[in-house]
Amino acid sequence: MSQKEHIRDYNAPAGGWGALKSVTKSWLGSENAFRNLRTMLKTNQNGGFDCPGCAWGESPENGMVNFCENGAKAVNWEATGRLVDPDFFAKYSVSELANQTDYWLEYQGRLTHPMRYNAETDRYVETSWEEAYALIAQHLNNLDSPDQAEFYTSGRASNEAAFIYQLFVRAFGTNNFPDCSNMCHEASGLGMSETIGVGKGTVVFKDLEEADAIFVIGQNPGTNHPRMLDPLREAVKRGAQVICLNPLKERGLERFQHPQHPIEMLRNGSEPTNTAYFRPALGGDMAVFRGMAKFLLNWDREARENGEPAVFDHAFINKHTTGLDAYLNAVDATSWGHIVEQSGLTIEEIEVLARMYRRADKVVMCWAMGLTQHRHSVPTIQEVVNLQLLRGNVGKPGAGLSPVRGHSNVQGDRTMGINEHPPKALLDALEKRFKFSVPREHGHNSVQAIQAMEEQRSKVFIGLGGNFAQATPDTTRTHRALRSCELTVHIATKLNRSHLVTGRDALILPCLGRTEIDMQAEGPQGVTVEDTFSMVHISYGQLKPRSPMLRSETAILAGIAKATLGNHPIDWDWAIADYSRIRDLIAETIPGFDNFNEKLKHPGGFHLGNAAANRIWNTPSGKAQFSAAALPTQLVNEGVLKKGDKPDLILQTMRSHDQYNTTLYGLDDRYRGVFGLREVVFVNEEDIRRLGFEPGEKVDLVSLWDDGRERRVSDFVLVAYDIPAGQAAAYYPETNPLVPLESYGDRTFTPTSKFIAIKIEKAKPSQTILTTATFETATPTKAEPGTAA
Ligand SMILES: Nc1nc2c(c(=O)[nH]1)N[C@H]1C(S)=C(S)[C@@H](COP(=O)(O)OP(=O)(O)OC[C@H]3O[C@@H](n4cnc5c(=O)[nH]c(N)nc54)[C@H](O)[C@@H]3O)O[C@H]1N2
Ligand SMILES: Nc1nc2c(c(=O)[nH]1)N[C@H]1C(S)=C(S)[C@@H](COP(=O)(O)OP(=O)(O)OC[C@H]3O[C@@H](n4cnc5c(=O)[nH]c(N)nc54)[C@H](O)[C@@H]3O)O[C@H]1N2
Ligand SMILES: [Mo]
Repeated sequence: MSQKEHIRDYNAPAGGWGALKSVTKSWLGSENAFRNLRTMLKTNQNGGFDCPGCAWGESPENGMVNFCENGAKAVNWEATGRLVDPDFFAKYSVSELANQTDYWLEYQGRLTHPMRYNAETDRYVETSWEEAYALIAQHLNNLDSPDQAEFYTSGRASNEAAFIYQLFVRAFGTNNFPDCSNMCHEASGLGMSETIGVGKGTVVFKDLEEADAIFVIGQNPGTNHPRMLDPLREAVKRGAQVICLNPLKERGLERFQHPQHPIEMLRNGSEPTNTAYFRPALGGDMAVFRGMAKFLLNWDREARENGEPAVFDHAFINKHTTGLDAYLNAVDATSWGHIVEQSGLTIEEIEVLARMYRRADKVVMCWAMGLTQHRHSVPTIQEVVNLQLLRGNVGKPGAGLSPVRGHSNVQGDRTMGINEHPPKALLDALEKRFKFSVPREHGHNSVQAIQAMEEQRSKVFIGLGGNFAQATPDTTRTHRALRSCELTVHIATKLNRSHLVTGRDALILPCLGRTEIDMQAEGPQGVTVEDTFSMVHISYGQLKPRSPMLRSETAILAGIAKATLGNHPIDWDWAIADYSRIRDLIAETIPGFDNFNEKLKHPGGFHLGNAAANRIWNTPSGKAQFSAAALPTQLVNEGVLKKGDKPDLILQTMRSHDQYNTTLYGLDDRYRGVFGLREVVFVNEEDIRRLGFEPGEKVDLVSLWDDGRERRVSDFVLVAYDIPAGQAAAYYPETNPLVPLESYGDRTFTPTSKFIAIKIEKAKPSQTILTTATFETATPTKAEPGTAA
């Protein structure tokens, strides 16, 4: 390790001075410091733009400037002064670029011109928008079937862009909509819609302000939803409980001071947030919740025998739910031995959890990737629902279910119909309004899209944002699958590895970011997004576009649609001239959007409504449904390991503080004490020694899925860390080569990114078989970006 790369304890609170220093670094790094400061002050304000960071929502009363350290980084990253223009592409071949790190690639700046790959020279060369559209149309119209194309969406796309996209793709004839949601909250949507009839969270910001207890499960808000720390801290201040379930002691959840409250910062200390922290086994949450239910059931029975007030909300249960008996039988049938073994907690800890839960009249349960990226994520989330139903904690103020979404408009994209298994009502509405026969068969999700490309059943890949090559599992295979395509197209703001994993033909189409002014025939346009609380609001870019050649996502999609389908089923130019026309089409076809344009005039936007929050259950029985799944017999899927193979550790892959998914803002992970490098694996010191290694040693991580493929990443530094025995944690995307494509959640197809059985081996630096040169070093090889220090 060089001087710049080091690991040390981080003792300062989350937020505070460290946060300001980190933002300042990225300001200076963006070479646009003053402009960005102005932009930042407009983020999430009426008339300003929606933060391109996470999907967290604001209190509608909150008129203040409210941005966070990581939102500031996201804005800076987009508004950078550096440009990736035709000269840049003339300088580097695609193979040369592919040898750079992911960090270096995005750091080079904003894409400025439409570019087409020339396989003979191995270079991207400038093309015109019209030629690019024509090339796409030619490829699409030459396919034997529309189902041979994949249309990916990342969750930053606006509602308007997403609506136009799905209309075009369905008119073209397929439901192949792999999206980032497939790798993210798929299990939340599925688990909730089956039980409460709606796949979205039932709470709004105000509920957090009224809750007696807030559970934060499998989520690291200090890094990934920093603005969530405000209501958590307020909750603690007014005496509510904040209860965390997370195997790692995440800094932001332990203590917090807010960088926008200078006086508190000057005191240089902050009250402990009064959180109770439990550290389950990876994938052990369902067992934890089952154990809590077992305590509640015993207490409810005792109360009945003693004539005391009930523990369950029987009035709610009788009126609103079905399936209680089967569920309680399942609870009785689950043994304590099984619960304790699988949960990783002691029975006493589970009892404390159950008592805290029972003590609160109004409970909000929040969760993120720690719950959704497992094989049994659907039953796990349904166990959260079960618990909440037992105490009537759904559909009353201050209580509810809150899957905290990731990308700023990932929820809105689904609402708009970016969905490979669309609801019938949506398809009927589209058919009625646009008069074409809408494809009815389910399309491909992200895993199925990779499989289809791998088997060359799919030949065209179009990506609306995102970084498909890096965000998806089984990197080597996924790259090969993409390379076998006839055409790959990426609509993007910044250069990333997906653009370098080219099909025979390949295009990069540079688009406006959310911070930029979107000028169309009828004037500047705003776009709408939906946050994690189902609030919809409009966002207006403030900055002059980084290049005059840039087009909006909506305009690019309309251009592709027109070239491919002509004016079918709508006049695309007419639609994009004024986005309020697109919003009228949305109002006509998507529930909750009537008077869309009118409603947007309300400062702060409007709430889409949530039936379950009003105790209307859109399930087949018309009631909320208890689910009676058994705990998995075992968490390690032994059926897929080589006979006799036992994992050394179970690995979870997660985000550092300096990244936004595959976008790396820097190489530090301040709260975890890692500086200047990313190829680290956090392991308990006793485990390190038990396995015959020393802290600081470099090792290879090998995944144990037995399908004849070797999955290995090399040269990871073993970091002795406060992490439960038997577990390991490392950063994504560097560890995605370890996640087998077939290792996904039951029914969700979400890669099991939080549960990978691995072995640790002595580093074999010469044999970087599957990791390829791109993962060899975390240190940028050419430029020295200002954000790393
Ligand atoms: N700055 C920033 N903001 C972001 C993102 C980003 O990359 N950077 N990404 C955005 C996106 S798309 C998303 S989906 C969200 C992601 O937000 P998070 O879900 O917070 O992201 P992860 O880093 O995957 O963290 C998962 C957390 O779950 C814990 N965990 C892992 N396995 C388990 C388990 O089995 N049980 C329990 N109880 N806990 C577990 C980990 O220790 C970690 O704290 O953030 C969004 N916001
Ligand atoms: N191992 C492992 N894998 C994971 C996860 C994990 O926890 N572990 N998390 C999963 C999750 S939760 C998610 S959501 C996915 C994320 O998967 P994606 O959404 O595909 O990936 P991102 O890294 O968010 O995409 C970054 C790229 O988006 C482009 N971009 C940024 N802003 C814009 C814009 O405004 N418009 C357009 N058109 N492009 C833009 C830039 O070119 C940038 O390089 O990854 C998943 N993969
Ligand atoms: Mo996500």
